[in-house]
Amino acid sequence: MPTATLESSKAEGKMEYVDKVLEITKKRNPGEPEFHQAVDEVLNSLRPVVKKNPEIEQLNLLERIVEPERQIIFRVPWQDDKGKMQVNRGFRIQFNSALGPYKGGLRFHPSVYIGIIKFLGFEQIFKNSLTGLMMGGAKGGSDFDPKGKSDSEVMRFCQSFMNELYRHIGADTDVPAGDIGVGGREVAYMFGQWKKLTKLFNGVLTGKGLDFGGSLVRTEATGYGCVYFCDEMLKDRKESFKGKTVVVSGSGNVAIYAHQKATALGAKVVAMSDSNGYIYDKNGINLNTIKRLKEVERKRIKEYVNEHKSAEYQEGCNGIWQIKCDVALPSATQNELDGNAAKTLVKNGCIAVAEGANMPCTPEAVKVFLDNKVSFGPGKAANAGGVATSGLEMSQNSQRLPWTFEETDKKLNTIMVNIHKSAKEASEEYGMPGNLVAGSNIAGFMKVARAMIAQGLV
Ligand code: NDP
Ligand code: 2IT
Repeated sequence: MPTATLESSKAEGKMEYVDKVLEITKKRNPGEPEFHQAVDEVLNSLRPVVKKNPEIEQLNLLERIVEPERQIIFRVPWQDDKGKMQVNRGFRIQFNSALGPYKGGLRFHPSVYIGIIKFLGFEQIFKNSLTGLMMGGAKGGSDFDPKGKSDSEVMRFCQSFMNELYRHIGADTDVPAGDIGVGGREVAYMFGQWKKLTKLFNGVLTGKGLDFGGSLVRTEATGYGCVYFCDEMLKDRKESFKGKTVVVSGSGNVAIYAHQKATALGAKVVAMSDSNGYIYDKNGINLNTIKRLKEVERKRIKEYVNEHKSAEYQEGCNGIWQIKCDVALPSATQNELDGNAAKTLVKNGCIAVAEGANMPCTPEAVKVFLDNKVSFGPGKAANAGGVATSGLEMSQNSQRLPWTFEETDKKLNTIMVNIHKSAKEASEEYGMPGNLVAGSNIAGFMKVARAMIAQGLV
């Protein structure tokens, strides 16, 4: 709502329900700008829904949905290779269980604090709802920095993290997975410790190794899913990935497999980044080199230019958005693409942006894309392929039967096509055709709201 309208309704002594809840949320969760940003976006999209469905206000549904069901904060003590005692902080926020067991990743990054976990957990509720699978929303993690740590240090940290977390999770209660800084290595260490503490071999974590209950396609799922979603947006414009120039930020799990699928569909990925800088290769970035540098050797992206003479490296990651492209897939971290970067992309002829990361585009950037008719896929829809395939891993674990790569990939593709369809239909139903931000928020919310209403005051 424009500030002027808000001020005038305040002056009249009445405030719109959405504004009231936004104000309460900000007061109740001070110093958490990322959480405020995520709630602002979702609740602002819901204004027409709240108007059409008065029971949302009557039942105080928005106040309830912005308050996590449970927040767990714990000490994670561990010993480094020199024998020194270290301590980090662990988090698990079990945000909403209306649709199923809590589900969502764990992030290990020095920037992690409660506000980051809360924003991610809040987004996860609606993302999981959009997948159509039975999953509630959660997120967790730690301010531990895996960079520069030995495998043994990472193992000891993961074991200590699980020594507390195991009390709060379970295959039918809460199922964590990876996120930034948590990949196959970390999930495996945590799973080993879970098994030792509980005697249970079950689907309590997803993203497990293929030899011990992991699902084919889970590794590729977020990146592939993001490209499948973007492909649907391109089809609506009578376009495809064929012959397109693509920029993918990040060079982690999501970025690598977004590159792989975009390339398979005929695009050329010319730039990628890490938290230090970005590389540009006009011939297209060689994914085998990136995979070796990042997945095996855990090195910095600037090493790429030593092996590929056609490539250039620039310090600082923001400059990546100045590279001319048709499609941008921001796949590193929150708020990595601002309003100015969005204007540059538009000026350079970019026609589609799909968020591989969670909330990588600032609100100003999103507005620039929507105002300029750039097809824009918000993270909770475009990157839902990761958690969707986690849901498929849970199904396989329950069945004790693995599915083939082709079968799982096909299911992932169908889920992404359906998410696009639901978001598009909701945007049309509420008079905002083409606005997939509003469409995803509305479609994701409606299912959770119906379940919460049906389940009573819990
Ligand atoms: P990874 O840890 O595998 O990779 C993260 C990448 O982003 C790295 O290249 C990293 O660079 C870069 N990065 C991380 N933090 C920053 C920062 N503060 N500034 C600049 N660059 C940064 O994580 P994922 O690929 O799994 O996750 C990427 C994004 O996708 C996150 O937003 C995550 O929440 C989201 N996501 C992940 C899913 C998954 O299944 N893994 C599912 C859905 C969304 P460096 O190596 O230098 O740190
Ligand atoms: O943000 C996300 O959706 C993830 N990190 C994946 C969560 C999961 O449970 O697979």
